[in-house]
Amino acid sequence: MSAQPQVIRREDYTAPAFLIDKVELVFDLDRDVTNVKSRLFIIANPVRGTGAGNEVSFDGEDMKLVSIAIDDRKLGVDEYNVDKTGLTFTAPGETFVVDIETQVSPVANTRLEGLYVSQSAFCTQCEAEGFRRITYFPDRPDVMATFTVTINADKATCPVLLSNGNLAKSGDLDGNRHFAVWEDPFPKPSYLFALVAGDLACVEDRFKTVSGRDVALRIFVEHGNEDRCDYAMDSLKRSMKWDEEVYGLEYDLDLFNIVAVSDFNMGAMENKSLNIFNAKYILAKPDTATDMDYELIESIVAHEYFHNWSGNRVTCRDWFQLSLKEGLTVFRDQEFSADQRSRPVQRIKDVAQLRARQFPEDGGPLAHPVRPDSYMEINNFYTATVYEKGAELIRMMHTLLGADGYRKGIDLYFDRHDGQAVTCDDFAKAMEDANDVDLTQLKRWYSQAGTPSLSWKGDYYADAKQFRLTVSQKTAPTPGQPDKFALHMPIAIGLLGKDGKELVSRTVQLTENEQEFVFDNINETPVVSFNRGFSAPVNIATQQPHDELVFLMGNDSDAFNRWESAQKYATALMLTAIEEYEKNDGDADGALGDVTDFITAMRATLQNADLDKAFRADALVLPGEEFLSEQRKPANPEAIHQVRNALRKQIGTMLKAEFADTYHQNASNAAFTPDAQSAGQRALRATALGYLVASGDAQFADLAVAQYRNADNMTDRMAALAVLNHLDHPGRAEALADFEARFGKDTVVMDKWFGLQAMSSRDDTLARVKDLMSHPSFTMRNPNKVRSLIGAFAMANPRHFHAVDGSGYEFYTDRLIELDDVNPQVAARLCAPLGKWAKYDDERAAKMKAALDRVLAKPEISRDLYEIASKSRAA
Ligand code: B3K
Ligand code: ZN
Repeated sequence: MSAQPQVIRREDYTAPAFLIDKVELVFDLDRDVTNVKSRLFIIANPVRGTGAGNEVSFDGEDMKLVSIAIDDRKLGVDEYNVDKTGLTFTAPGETFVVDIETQVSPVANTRLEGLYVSQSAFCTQCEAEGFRRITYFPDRPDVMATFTVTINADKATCPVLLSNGNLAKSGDLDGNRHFAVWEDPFPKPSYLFALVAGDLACVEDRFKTVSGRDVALRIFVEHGNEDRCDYAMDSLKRSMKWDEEVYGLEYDLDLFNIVAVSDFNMGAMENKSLNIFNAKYILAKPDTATDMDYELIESIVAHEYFHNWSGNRVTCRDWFQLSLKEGLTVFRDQEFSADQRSRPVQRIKDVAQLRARQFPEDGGPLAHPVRPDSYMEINNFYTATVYEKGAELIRMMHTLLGADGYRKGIDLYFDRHDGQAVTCDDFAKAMEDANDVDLTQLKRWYSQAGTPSLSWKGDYYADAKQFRLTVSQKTAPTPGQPDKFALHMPIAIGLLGKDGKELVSRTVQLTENEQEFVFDNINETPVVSFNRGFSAPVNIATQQPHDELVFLMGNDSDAFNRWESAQKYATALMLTAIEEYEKNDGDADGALGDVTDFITAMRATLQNADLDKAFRADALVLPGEEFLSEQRKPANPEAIHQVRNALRKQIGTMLKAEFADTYHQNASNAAFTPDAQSAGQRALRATALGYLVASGDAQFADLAVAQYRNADNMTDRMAALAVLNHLDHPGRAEALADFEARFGKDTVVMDKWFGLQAMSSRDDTLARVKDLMSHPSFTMRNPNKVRSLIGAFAMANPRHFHAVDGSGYEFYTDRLIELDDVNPQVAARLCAPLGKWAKYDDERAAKMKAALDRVLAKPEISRDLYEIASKSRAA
């Protein structure tokens, strides 16, 4: 990058000057030089009134222009302009045909955007702006065209040739090559184009849609992985059925393809009828995938499938509207998982995720609204805010309108906008029109960044038998938004009597900065269960007394708030102890004091057979170190680590007998099945093992070694390894060596092995991570490897990343700089942890700022990394 990247603003949106009716692409695939011919049928945009003499402007990057012709006449070099960002020429009229020939190099494409090579296969990634790395094109989502794609390739290395839509024709060519022609009847933006070619195995199944369409379902994987596709296939069929039942949305083609590739920048991509996945979110069998992997596969397969309507049939007008498809689709996949598994457990997981990823983003230098106002590089805005907070916004609409009202709004949205590229406002308008409501204030969630903080106070008036609840909201300033408005949010409230009976369950609408809600006919001072089910995505500043939290842990009919009360209690205990630890020179046990009451409440949860096991496992997990860091300023990673471990040790010691019972009672001889109930049982047993080992009693480390050795599935194996990982026990080295010997050739499984070592709290972790960089399975060119070794070190090992001597920052900064030349998108994503400097003490903050300065001083820094590093440095 030479100059400062340009800032793109939402308010500058203008409709495209020219539209494209039809695109015909011909690929002559070759690893080194692929030739791409593109024939575009162009029409002036009536909205813009363009025509002859107007400039036509196409995006294009990193490729060679071979030729351009208009209406079959080749243009001379003085008839067009081409530079690093695109191609311009003058329109001859209102409709015309353009032929463009370009050359790209798939093998040299390490950014994994556009056309690239993964293992031996060719594949593409075009969202958000990868298509412009294949050919010159108006690469924006509001230009929708039908695509016909011809692929020519070597028959031996690429027997499989895939693109979007239906296969129209295929056959042999000279020189041991062959071809396939794919036609997609649905107009789509360029970001949904996809091509795959390679020697892949195929697993096939079928689905009959509600109206009787027989759809062929195919999953393509590397040879040898055919036995790992069952769960993804099953998830796909369940998603298709769920979308018909819950949203009335049916699949619209006769074929649905999924391809799993090893090198992929993110989780997966919803290209029309040709989803491309990061292999780790497809491949699973009991001895290679954990319960968590199964869960993620289910939700990501569903997410990408659901995009066929929320994203593809109705797409985004411009990239500022990204949450239109992503927030909605995340909400859809969360609800799907809730229906397939346990609703409260799913909500707990979704909220924990929101708190771990989105709240810190909203409270830091990269805070932005769900619908951002500006960006330098759109790939930097595939964020937890756009996705997860966007999903919370849709969830609030669902709460406000009720299931039926929401469905009416959804039906109107898809009816009204099928085949269009629209905005978040269009979505909200459909919800409003279908329900005759005004969502003006709720829509502020689209435009206002920052997590609101709520306080509440309850007063009981015995004479009037009235309970009055005063609630106030406040949102702290975020970059570019010093003043905040009051937001509209639904708050689900429960009032409980002394005997645990529910007196009231009601959802109130908070719309003011401060508001009073009155509950009549209340005969006693109630205990308040506030924001049940996390009905609004906010922080709660009000601290409830510990005895009320214990009461709620045991009595709340809202399972989410039972969990939440345990989290609040644990957080309060640990925060007080952390402060104490900093004063008492590092005596963590002394800092904790007497925690018997808390542990007694934990025992009750552990032993409450009415609660499902997955829920109990979640409720027994203490808030993580990253979460605690967010609550402290300055955050002291060492104090947080020591106090949390000390509490774990005390819980493990006091509840040793109970955990030992739990461990043994939940052993299973049955063959592994990935269903939610069996997974819950394994999770509870793993939690017990974790606490037993945390007690420090050596026999339990031996138990973990035994579990590792005897495991017949990856979940139990990883659970054992995860606890051994932090220990100085010979079993650790033995297990890690065994794991490597077993799975060394399996790239997806080896990511776990790298990740574990990067997350170890042992003193030798940084040295080990440095060594692992030269492990034969590690490469900076594979995003999964980079994320599991380097990303995990920064994001899941606060103690070592924030080592006070700066060694963690230094190592990390070197990697970011190195990675930026290989894959800017991944480098930019990994930069965020350095941006949290304002949360730390002066010494660490200075070192983190220096690290960002070093990143910013990199010659030829990418636009991606520049945007994140400069915003992180400035705030
Ligand atoms: N839409 C893709 C994400 C594309 C990311 C581009 N940097 C996957 C998804 O959200 O389903
Ligand atoms: Zn998505």
